Amino acid sequence: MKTIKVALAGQPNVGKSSIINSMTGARLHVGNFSGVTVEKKEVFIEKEGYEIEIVDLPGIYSLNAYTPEEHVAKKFLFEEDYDLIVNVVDANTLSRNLIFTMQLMDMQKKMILVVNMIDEVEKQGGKVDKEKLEELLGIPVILTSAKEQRGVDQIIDQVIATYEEPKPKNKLYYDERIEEQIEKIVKILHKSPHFKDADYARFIAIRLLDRDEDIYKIIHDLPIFIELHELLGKIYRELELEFDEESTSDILSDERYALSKALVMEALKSPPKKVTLTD
Ligand code: GDP
Ligand code: K
Repeated sequence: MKTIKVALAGQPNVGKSSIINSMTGARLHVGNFSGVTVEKKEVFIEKEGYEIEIVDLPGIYSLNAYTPEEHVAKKFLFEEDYDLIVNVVDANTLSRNLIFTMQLMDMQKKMILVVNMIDEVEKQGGKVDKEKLEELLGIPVILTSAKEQRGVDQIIDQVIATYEEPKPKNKLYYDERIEEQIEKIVKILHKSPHFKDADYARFIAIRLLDRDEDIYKIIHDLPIFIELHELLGKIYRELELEFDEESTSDILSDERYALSKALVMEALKSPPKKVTLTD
């Protein structure tokens, strides 16, 4: 039997627990993440000759990880071996949720997007365009309502399909001026045996632009550090001046925010707005 290991990631309250609890044939195991008193829920499902092992990560708003729970989720996503990410988002707050989705997509891992709570969007006359989202993001999308038990078992079918398929091509690119700088960072990263893989190097370069202190600590001890540190200083100054922002982290946030807005404009059909007059 083949084992598929899945990291289940999403912001708090998007319905991850509800989804896990309504999966058919799931065996649930509750423990702790090693070394910390943060609850670790694991789900085991057998289907079509596969054993699927899903680790429910603590709710996390951003890879910049501020709380201890977020740090546990980040550590797992960065360090553990798993085959793919299932990212659950709340359809009601799609635009805000997709900002984190984009940070996850930067990891260049296989990924499935689950848009949960579609019952609430539909109740208000809205509609999420699954095909459009898939086309724009370049990853599979499943619409679910854990409350109404809709779509949940499709997640497992998609996990198996995505596991067997080759990884889709990256569709998430930033402003050209940022991409140019990412390339420069990647070139130096490639000089180190740790960052030979192109996808991984790109991810690390983006995290460095996002001012990720955990990543900075890792590169600190490498022989390429001095060269990288000098280049980063220069890039930070250049981009901050060019985009008139205080930090390259803010620049990336703005980029993701704008992209996410644009995605939602195309993929979420809201009910027609009533005309309201100001007093
Ligand atoms: P988690 O923090 O991601 O594990 O979220 P929970 O599973 O605890 O869900 C948060 C809240 O949303 C709970 O009150 C759930 O009952 C509710 N909820 C979860 N999924 C759905 C859904 O598909 N539709 C609706 N309307 N509510 C949901
Ligand atoms: K809710």
